[in-house]
Amino acid sequence: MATPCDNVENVVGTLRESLKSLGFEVYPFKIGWYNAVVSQAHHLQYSADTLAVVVLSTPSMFENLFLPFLQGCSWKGISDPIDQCVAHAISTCVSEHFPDRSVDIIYDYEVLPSRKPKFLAQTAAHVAGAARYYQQSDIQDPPWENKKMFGVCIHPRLGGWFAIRALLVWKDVEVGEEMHQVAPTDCVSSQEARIELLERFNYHWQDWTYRNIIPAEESYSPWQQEYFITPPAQRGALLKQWGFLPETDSEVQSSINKQ
Ligand code: B12
Repeated sequence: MATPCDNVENVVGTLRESLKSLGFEVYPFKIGWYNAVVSQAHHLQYSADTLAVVVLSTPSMFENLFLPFLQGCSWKGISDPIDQCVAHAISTCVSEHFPDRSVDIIYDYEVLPSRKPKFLAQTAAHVAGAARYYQQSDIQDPPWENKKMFGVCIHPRLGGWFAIRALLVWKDVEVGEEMHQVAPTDCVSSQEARIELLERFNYHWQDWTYRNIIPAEESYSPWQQEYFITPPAQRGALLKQWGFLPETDSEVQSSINKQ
């Protein structure tokens, strides 16, 4: 029988190995670390020692996974193609490599009936040591009076050029003392730089300069930038212009009927 430690190494190693070439990074943490910092209303309803893994997409996800996914013509024109693609890749990875494990997969865009997000992606990335979450509370004497400033995560190698895509909860894996919490790298350490970061993220997020608050090893390619700058409602048209045509509902239906 596997020890809990074998389980963690096995889960994280296998996930990392299979998702890396697609442009994802994975970071494990314990549910208790997350629940210790969020308010009761945002608690994840699992025991404190349950293993969770947060999945980030890096710049290469667009070229390594998304464009081939569109070429494979497996996307349907109904919902967001990036979300469809990420969900397809992660769920396939879990079902192929862990067919007998009980895993909840929660995506960044999923909400509860209360409209609250199912998990707070930035807090998860921080407690897992992936990317430090800079919040208003990290500034002494914030200069914004009573204004609520949204916080932002910065990754030590990617700056702001990444997204937090999913949380995987391994319901049958409990981890004990052997797993140690690692603090995320504090790459925006001065008060001035943190103020600049929060101002860029809150007031000028459309120019993306917050992503370059520190020098990044990789950033989004011109194609990827054009895709994300395009408003979501017009991205389908952009993909058609690039030559990627979605399956229509009737095509999906007729392919189902042919099987
Ligand atoms: C709702 C939402 C929005 C809303 C509201 C933003 C907000 N932060 O509330 C709107 C539409 C405005 C928005 C806009 C944007 N968003 Co948005 N958004 C979200 C979403 C879906 C949920 C955020 C949320 O509701 N938080 C709830 C509040 C209450 O959480 P909180 O402020 O962090 O409070 C908690 C922490 O403080 C924690 N806590 C307390 N003490 C401590 C101590 C420590 C140490 C820690 C770690 C935590 C902690 O407890 C609190 C809760 O009890 C997330 C994805 C997700 N599932 O999390 C993306 C997300 C935050 N958005 C993101 C982005 C990039 C954007 C945009 C730039 C647009 C875009 N997608 O390109 C803009 C920029 C913001 C702006 N200037 O408008 C990214 C941020 C990535 C990053 N590097 O941090 C996320 C993570 C999406 C993703 N998939 O990567 N967004």
